[in-house]
Parts: sequence; structure tokens; C-alpha cells
Amino acid sequence: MSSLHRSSSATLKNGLPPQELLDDLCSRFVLNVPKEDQQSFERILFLVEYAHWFYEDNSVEKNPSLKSFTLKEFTSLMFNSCDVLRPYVAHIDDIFKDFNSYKVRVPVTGAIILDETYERCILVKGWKGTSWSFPRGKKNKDEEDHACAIREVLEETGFDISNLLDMDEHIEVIFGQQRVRLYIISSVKDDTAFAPLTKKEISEIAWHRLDELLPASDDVITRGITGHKLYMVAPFLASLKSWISKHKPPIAPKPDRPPKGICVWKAKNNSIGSSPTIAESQSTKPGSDAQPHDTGPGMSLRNFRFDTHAILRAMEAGFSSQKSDTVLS
Ligand code: M7G
Ligand code: MG
Repeated sequence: MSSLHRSSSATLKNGLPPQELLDDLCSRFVLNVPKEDQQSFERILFLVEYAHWFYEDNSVEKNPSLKSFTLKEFTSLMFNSCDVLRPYVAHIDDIFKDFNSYKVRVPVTGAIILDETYERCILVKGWKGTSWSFPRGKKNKDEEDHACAIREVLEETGFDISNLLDMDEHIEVIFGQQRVRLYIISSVKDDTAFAPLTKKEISEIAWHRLDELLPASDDVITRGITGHKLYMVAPFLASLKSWISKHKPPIAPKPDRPPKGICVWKAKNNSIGSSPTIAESQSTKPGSDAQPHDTGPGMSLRNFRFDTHAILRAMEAGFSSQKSDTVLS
């Protein structure tokens, strides 16, 4: 997609977004943001990702003749159509690859939400994928572990754990170069209402029986004994079992309850796509040597030869010459 057709009118050709829309997305999400978010391509790609979600969730929803794009395709569109990004089009494959390897090094936090019998926990299913995981997500810049867990659980389940979270009750597992910390939130009533706040991130929320998630293992992707595909669940189960053995549940196990998982929320219009979610495609491989171990997040772009000063100058020029809408987050 190196030379995309650029339409100057609002009329759609081949479902490609009109230049006005791309300009608007670029100005809202890439130019009109705090400077520290424009300091590297890794951070800029997070901005492009926000723009992509806004495009898919709002623009396409309002105008279904607009095409849906993968993040890679959308990134290419943005780089080809935004003045400040166009100088870097030739490097887009490297920028994108670097972004993905950066992503898998950002620490993740979330929660293991247990019911009052400690027999079940809440798992969420990604929008595009087929696997279940604990509600969790990547830390923002300078965000504390517990704050990220509270935010991600709220975004993905609509449930506020801020008054239930104990900073000392957590299980941490290192996957390759990624640290994943889950806080144990115990004794949540099983009739609690859950529903994600983000669009098209989560397709289903359910209470799963812990014994159906077995076997425990170090593998990132496993299948529970009833066949559910699980993502970054099995490596937490041994520690979780040990935690449960030391803590008495407020309510005794209920043998009369259905043995299967209980769905508590399901998206209405989810058509599962063929591409895996980022969550799955991240496929953090323990021991992967794709990245040198001494490069923490934010460092790897130093290997690139982009002129970031030039892009920042161009962005500032763009910023001062544009009257943008409010920044959406
Ligand atoms: P993430 O925020 O990259 O991961 O979202 P994290 O929460 O684990 O840090 C994981 C995946 O969910 C993304 O790659 C998208 O496929 C999807 N996703 C997440 N959000 C917040 C949105 C959103 O607002 N809109 C859409 N369309 N997809 C999203
Ligand atoms: Mg997230």
C-alpha cells in the first residue's frame, strides 16, 4: 500500500476514507496531543492505534460504506496521507515491527476476580479472538500497577475494583520480557453486573469454574479441560490455588450450581473476524531473543535512524496551523 489513492472529496472510492477524514483523525489523535506522546514512533503508533479504534468504532459505524482495516493497513493509510508522517513511509514496516515488539515489553496488570465461594473467576473474551483471559491490559506511561489494574478492569468489565484492591494480594508472572501482575479481588457477588466500557475490545464476560481452566502450566496459550482456549491464564493457576488454600471463602462451595461457566455479558453484533486479536497475536514467547534484553520500552527505536527532531518540528508546525477538535482519549 505504498501509493494509496487520495480522494480530495468526501465521496468514497473503494471504501477508502476521504482525505478530510484522515486529516481530521491525524489532527485529533496525532498532532493535538501532549508533546511527550510524540517523542518516539512507538508512542506515535499508540496514537495511530487510538485513531484506528476511533475510525472503526465511530466512523465506520456511522458510514458502513467505509472499509474496515487492520491496524497495519490503517497505519499505512495514515502515514501516506498525513504530511508529518509521509516522510517516514519508506520505513513503515520497520516502524510497525518495532511497535509490536515494544508492545510485548510493556508491563500488564489486571485482576483475578473470584466469586464468594472461590470456585469461579471472571474471564473476558477478546473481540476478534476466541480465547479467554483475565481482565488486564498494558500500563500507560508512568501509571502505577494498581492504577492500571483498576482502569483496565473497569474498561473491560465495567466493574470498579478500586475499593476492593489490596496492593499486597497479587500474583506476578514474567512472560519473556513482559511482566504480568494480577491482583486478587475476592468475594465478588456472582449476581454483579458486568459490561465493558470500550467498544469492540471484549465480546463476552463470564464466570468460569477454576477447575475447568486446568491444567495449570507455563504455557501462554492452553485449553481448559472443557475445551476453552485460554490466554495467559494457566501460568497463574498454581499460585492461585495456593492462595485459595490459605484463605477461607465467605460462602461454602455450592454443589447444586451448574458445572459450566456462566456468561454474564455478551456483545450483540460481534462477528468474529479471521484475524487474531493483538492480545493473541502478541504471543509472548518466553525466552524470545527477538529483542536484546537490555533495551527497555522506549529504547529500541534508538536503533533506528529516523530524524525525530524533524518530525517533531513538522508536528509542531502542523499543530500550530490546525484548529483541532477536542482530543479524544
Ligand atoms: P489493547 O489496549 O492493545 O491491549 O487492546 P491491552 O488492553 O491488553 O493493553 C487489545 C486489543 O483489543 C486491541 O489490539 C484491539 O484489537 C482491541 N481493542 C482495544 N480497545 C481499547 C479497542 C477499542 O477501543 N476499539 C476497538 N475497535 N478495538 C479495541
Ligand atoms: Mg488497553
